[in-house]
Amino acid sequence: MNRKELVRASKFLARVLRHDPDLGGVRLDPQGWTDVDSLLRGCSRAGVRLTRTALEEVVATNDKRRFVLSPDGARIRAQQGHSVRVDLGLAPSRPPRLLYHGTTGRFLPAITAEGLLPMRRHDVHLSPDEATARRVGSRRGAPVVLTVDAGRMHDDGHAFRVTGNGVWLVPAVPPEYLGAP
Ligand code: HQG
Repeated sequence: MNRKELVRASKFLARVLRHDPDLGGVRLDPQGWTDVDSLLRGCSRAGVRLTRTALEEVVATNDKRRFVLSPDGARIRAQQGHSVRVDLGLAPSRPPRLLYHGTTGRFLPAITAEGLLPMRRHDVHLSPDEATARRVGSRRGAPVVLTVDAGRMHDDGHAFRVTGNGVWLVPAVPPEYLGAP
């Protein structure tokens, strides 16, 4: 597949595996997994032709490793970013002292007042470094990076989880833990 086809397939898979399994004619199990063969058939019915080899290429080449196959290759799931309810089975773990969140200026008044909220997703997404957060923020306009005092939040009892591709998840970040880099 060329790059354009890979991106198109990746966007479609993200939509199906995070937000709209019906669109791909599949059901997700409680941990977010679905059967690869059913998914390939469902994609084809939805007009997105994908072979098993092509799917493996999408998983392997995806810039943010958004998807993961089970060790036997029979099942696939998105690593994070769901709006449908799934339990990713990630154990709470101690975050680094500082994490970063990329956003854009127009959201700052609300974020300053109420902290970071998960909005349409299950969790607030935090990046391990400032450069990654800047890229995340630039999806929505001129990026603004906030620091999250993750070590102190953790010590205060907030549970953090880290996905297989290094994104930190937390249900919310109260304003008192936010700062500027
Ligand atoms: C903002 C992409 C108003 C928040 C990225 C963000 C990431 C608030 C937006 C991943 C707010 C939600 C997640 C509040 C937060 N008031 N706005 N209280 N609290 N916000 O897309 O972090 O390509 O759900 O700052 O690279 O931007 O999909 O979250 O701007 O890793 O794999 O509300 O999605 O990855 O937007 O991005 P999102 P996000 P993928």
